[in-house]
Amino acid sequence: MTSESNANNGFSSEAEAALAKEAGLSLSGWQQEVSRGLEFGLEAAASIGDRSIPTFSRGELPHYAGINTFLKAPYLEDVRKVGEYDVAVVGVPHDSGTTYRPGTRFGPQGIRRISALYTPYNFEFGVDLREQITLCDVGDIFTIPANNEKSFDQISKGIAHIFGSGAFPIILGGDHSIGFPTVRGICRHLGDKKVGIIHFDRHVDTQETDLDERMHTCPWFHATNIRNAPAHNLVQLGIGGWQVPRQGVKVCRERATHILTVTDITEMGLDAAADFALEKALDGTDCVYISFDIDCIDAGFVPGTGWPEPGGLLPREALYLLKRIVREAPVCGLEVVEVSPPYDISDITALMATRVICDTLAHLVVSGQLPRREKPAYIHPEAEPEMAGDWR
Ligand SMILES: [Mn+2]
Repeated sequence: MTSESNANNGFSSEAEAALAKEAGLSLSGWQQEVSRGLEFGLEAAASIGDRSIPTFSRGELPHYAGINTFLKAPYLEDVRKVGEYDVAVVGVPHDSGTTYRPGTRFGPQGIRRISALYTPYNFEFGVDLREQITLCDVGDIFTIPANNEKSFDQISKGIAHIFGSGAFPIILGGDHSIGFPTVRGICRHLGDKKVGIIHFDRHVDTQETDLDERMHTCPWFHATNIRNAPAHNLVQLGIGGWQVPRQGVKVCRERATHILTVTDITEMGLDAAADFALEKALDGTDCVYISFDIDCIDAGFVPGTGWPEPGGLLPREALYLLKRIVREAPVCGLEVVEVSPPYDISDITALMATRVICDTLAHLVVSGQLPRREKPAYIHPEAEPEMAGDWR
């Protein structure tokens, strides 16, 4: 178990440690970006004093300019080359699984747009993603509106491709129905290995069907039917309130998933909650998949979501749990779901999603999981054959 005082490595405060860490970071990624900008974007007009500025914006600056990939990462048009990168961001613009407010098909766009606000550097973590990892944006999965099952097949195929390549998948939802096909895609490349799922949410999402289909209330019923993703390694953090369907609660009880409410988490303490999540998700498994529903955070911070529920985690609580988990578990992928930009205000919900993703990447760097020096041992080189009609 880490504590904040140990994490400061002898410095008197996190801030003092952060100041020292920054001095150890390289600038070569930035310098390459400047050179590339001047070459491809032409040197600036004569009146511009800062000669690192090109005529055409290429790269991070200015933050309001440019073509909007995630963190302005290069757009990888040829997805056959995804394995050349440490991390691949992929959008899943799908909201046919929503049962109340739609709009998450615009989630990937919304997250990408506000991600342009961020620099690749984090002060407290002492990480500069531009210097330490290679990141690409492969664009979006071609989902089929009004057909969950066809969309699921597309999503599983796409995620299996990325995961099997060795690139770490960052998945921008989309509603939570995508949790089943994303996990199914990962499981296709696990061979006989197993994955634990850590699920941040206000809702259990464990019923078999909702409105007669596999909606965003259903991913874990189906994901935990896959032999590589046992239900006893499903940890559900932040559950509670007035939107938890009783048929889903019955499934949680029958399958013995591990639930902590917001009160459980705050009363036992964040470190004890993280210890619990790590212990249950890693019990007999080889890696952990993180499914982060943005609505696990109190509705006041995330208005742009499908089923807002007051009483959720504070952002700093969720981010602290995430930090402990990502630093201490072998993480095989992250999805951030249920961001619905049409209901958002000042991009605040999409910004929270961006924060979850960037923090995860930083913790993967700090824990040595990124950059990828070799493919993690849990990735099986051969994909399981696609199973058509594995439900109904
Ligand atoms: Mn939810």
